Amino acid sequence: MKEDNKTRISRRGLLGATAGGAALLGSGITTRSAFIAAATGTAAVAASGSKASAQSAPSGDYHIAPGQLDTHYGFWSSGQTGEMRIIGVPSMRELMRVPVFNRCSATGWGQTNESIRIHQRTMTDKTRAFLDANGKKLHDNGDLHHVHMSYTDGKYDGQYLFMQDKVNSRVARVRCDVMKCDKILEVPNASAMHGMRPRKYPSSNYIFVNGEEETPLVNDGSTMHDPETYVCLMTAVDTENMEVAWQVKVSGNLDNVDADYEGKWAFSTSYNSEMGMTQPEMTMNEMDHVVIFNIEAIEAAIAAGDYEELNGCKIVDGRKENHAAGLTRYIPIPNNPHGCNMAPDKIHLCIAGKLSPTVSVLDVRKFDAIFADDAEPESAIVAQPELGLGPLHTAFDGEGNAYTSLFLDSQVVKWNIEDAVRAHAGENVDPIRSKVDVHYQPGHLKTILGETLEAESKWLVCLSKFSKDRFLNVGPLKPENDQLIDISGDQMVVVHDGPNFAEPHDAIAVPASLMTPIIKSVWDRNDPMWAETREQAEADGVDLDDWQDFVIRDEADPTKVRVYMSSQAPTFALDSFEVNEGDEVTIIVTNLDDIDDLTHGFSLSEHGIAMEIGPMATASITFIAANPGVHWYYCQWFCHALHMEMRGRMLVNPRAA
Ligand code: K7E
Ligand code: CUA
Ligand code: CA
Repeated sequence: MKEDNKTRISRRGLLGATAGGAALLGSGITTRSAFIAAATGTAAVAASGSKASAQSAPSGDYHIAPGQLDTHYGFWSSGQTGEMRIIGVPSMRELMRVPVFNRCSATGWGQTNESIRIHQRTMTDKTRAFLDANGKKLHDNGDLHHVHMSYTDGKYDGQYLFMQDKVNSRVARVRCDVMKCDKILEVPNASAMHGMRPRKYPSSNYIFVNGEEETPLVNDGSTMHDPETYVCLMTAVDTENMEVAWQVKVSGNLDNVDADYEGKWAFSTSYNSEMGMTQPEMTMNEMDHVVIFNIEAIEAAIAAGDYEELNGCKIVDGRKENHAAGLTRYIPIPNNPHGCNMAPDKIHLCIAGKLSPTVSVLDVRKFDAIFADDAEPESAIVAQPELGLGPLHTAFDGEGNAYTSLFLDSQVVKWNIEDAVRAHAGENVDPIRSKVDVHYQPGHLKTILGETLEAESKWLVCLSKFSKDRFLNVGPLKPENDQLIDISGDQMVVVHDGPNFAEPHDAIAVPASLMTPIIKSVWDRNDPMWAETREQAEADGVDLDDWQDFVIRDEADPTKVRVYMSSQAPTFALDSFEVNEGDEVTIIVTNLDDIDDLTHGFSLSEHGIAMEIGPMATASITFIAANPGVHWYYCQWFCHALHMEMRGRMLVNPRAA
């Protein structure tokens, strides 16, 4: 730790101690710091790391030699970068980036017609205001926190990956066969899609996604000065059509969400049960809550027509005042809770206390009685172990253990769920198994298949938010640090640092054997990704599956030109084409190389144009030929010894004076 500057307190010193919690969280907020201080007799113990294990002597089997394959695929979120990433586990090598909510310079995602259609198909009128005159402008940023795979019977099925965009209130679906996004839905009526999880059983016919931000339901400015009119919605998205199935109004805001293993419940944490508009207001109460959603009851209410309809969405009222409807129940939880994680034992739901040093363990078998009003909501809490400062998220192995990230302590704590339940019942057992220092400020952490019935007990990945002094300094902006931890022994051992760009929140990992039969190397020529482009080609009399070198001027609108060219290493079918200044030009490139790893590109000088065309894929892009003169296009994906020569000219005739 640096001692060279009096004002520079070490990060563990600043954030690890009880008083530091207050410093981090803002000096004016006495309720929180007081709560932490009061609630944590364990604070000194946790911060001093008395249970932390040494981090030497790593086991060797995380090292993957050149040419060797990883045993697991990791699917990582990227936060404000807006993409999904594929990471090899255990090597932690980055294998691929899959653009989703972001604009990608390499692949043309967010710019090709195929990707724009995926965005525009589901855009609401509100978003259309952001389109430019050509209808092309998108939100080209996203804040992608959570990536989860589709389930069948509580196990991943390798079909889709789902993800959300907090900043622009969207959810998206990625096809696992080609690892490309095929649907994006902007969720109406709700703001800031944050927590997101698929239904686990019997199948992921829904994803549940939380609107974190409180807004008027009709957010047109008419009641914006009256927070009493604000509400948050939990949305169930129909994953087959990527449409809103239904929405539920709740009391308080919503943060993270999970679902059980019987398909009966969804659960969401709320840190702003106060419905405060300022940070002191949001942290006023020592108790917030978790909302339990009764899926069957909600579906019955929808079927009975007991909903209001707004912007094409069916909304039911699950607020506390509508208790009698039996759609939701509210279980009090300390204090500004965050993580919401269902254990693979099918019984225990772990709610991380964040400002409370506890994880509240709920027994989902008790929910029926609570919905029947035969039991108090608190009766579902069967354990509340004090684990350390700043518990954020919990992961699980296949042996009944839980692993909770401690943001303020910069540690992972391993604890046993059954022992925590026994301790809560009065037995003299310590559920904590061990702690390990991580570097630093961990958020999510994940075991292999830990959110499925097939949880493994070998690797834990801890996604640390800070990495100060772990890597060569790269300037004021530092990478995150995704640490690999061997959990196969009694002590957890950090075996690898994985620097990563902003900002993975969450990740999952699955055995390679699940994905190998599913992921393709070459596109099918009739892939739906370019179905609309194919329709246009057929209307133009062009066979996209054959050699193409056509320049077609639209009969109805002669300022529109479509340029069809196939590509085969190392040539484009057209070495030049001619258009007029001001024409709207659409370039359609089909890669006829039916060869693994032979991707071509199309980049056009001075027009901001680049796209990827994978083997046997078609991709297209539309732009205005703005400037007269010669503009070369070239293949930007290295494909052949004559890759540099794989180019041609667009000749733009000056507009007649
Ligand atoms: Cu904890 Cu958005 Cu899942 Cu970040 S959330 S860490
Ligand atoms: Cu084709 Cu490089
Ligand atoms: Ca609160």
